[in-house]
Amino acid sequence: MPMPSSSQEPRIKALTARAVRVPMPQPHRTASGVVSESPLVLTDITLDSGVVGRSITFTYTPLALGPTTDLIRNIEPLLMGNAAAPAEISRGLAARFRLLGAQGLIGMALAAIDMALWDGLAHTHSVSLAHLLGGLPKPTQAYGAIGYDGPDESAKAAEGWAQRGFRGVKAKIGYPTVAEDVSVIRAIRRAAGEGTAVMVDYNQSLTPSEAVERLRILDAEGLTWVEEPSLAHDYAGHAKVAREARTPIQAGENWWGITDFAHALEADATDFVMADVMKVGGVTGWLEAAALANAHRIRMSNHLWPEISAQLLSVTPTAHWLEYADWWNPILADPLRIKDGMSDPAGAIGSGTEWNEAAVQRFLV
Ligand code: SMN
Ligand code: MG
Repeated sequence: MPMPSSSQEPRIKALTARAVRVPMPQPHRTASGVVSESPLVLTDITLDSGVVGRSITFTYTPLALGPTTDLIRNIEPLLMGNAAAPAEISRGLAARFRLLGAQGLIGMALAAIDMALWDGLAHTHSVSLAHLLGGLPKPTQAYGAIGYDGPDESAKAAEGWAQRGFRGVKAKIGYPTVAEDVSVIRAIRRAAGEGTAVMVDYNQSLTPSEAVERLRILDAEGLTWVEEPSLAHDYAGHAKVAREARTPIQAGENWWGITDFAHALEADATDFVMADVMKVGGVTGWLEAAALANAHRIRMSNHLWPEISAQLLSVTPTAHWLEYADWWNPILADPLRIKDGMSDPAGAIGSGTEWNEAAVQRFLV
């Protein structure tokens, strides 16, 4: 895939993709399924300067881990010798896969390469990703995740996040009755204290009508947002819920690239957006989505990937909250720090993605 280039840019010399299965302290339950481990593809792209760019790809289930790893490896020959120009390469790869489409595992593989190349470019200039993008790393208020674990365990988790100084918590709900949802919300609020923001996440488990009904009750709970009440790509359904509810709706983690974001915002599907840096199309896709969110004056948060997301939220005009998860910390040499409830991305070079090689070796598939 010959790309326009000039002599001085660093060129892509090699790519490795390693599959690991990182155990989780405890399964993370949602109304739409359980995440019991983190199957990850760790991609390293080496430039002819010797600089290495890295990225993490999360495949949600081990069933997708091998195929995604193979896909990333299969793309290597298309990259060799090209200038390390991530936006250019992502556009070229998207065109190459136009007939198949850049959603699903292909989208994940392209994002893995995009994130690793942007990381490599930042390392080439020994700057943070935020600085490479024209900004400076800055703190974003952070929230911790609480699983679909019932009132007692949810309250315990909320107390833990509050004790660690987090300013918000997000609980997975969608229990059989809205009364159970409310019971969990109130148990969390009692445990975390009135000063802590509380978000909830239905993980696409309701129909729009069910969501409208439940929100008639939840609107009295002072929630910061209600996330993915209905199917992620049912923009009309989300728009109906957003129109009827007083509580802000949050969505976006399952939208693939700028087109999904554009269609969703054209449909007024949500009040806030959150981008999953993998599904949105890596750093290149994130920047497009951030510009669109800014044009619509909509607050934008992240989904997982705290290290690279902390860098990207630093240059996101409508940055809102940072979702923090420590699931992948075991394979990271320098996980994102949280200070006084805020992300602390300063000091990182690139996206802050450096391996703890001993742990990687332990979890290799
Ligand atoms: C979520 C989804 C998938 C895995 C973990 C967590 C959840 C979130 O929707 O918003 O974090
Ligand atoms: Mg979610």
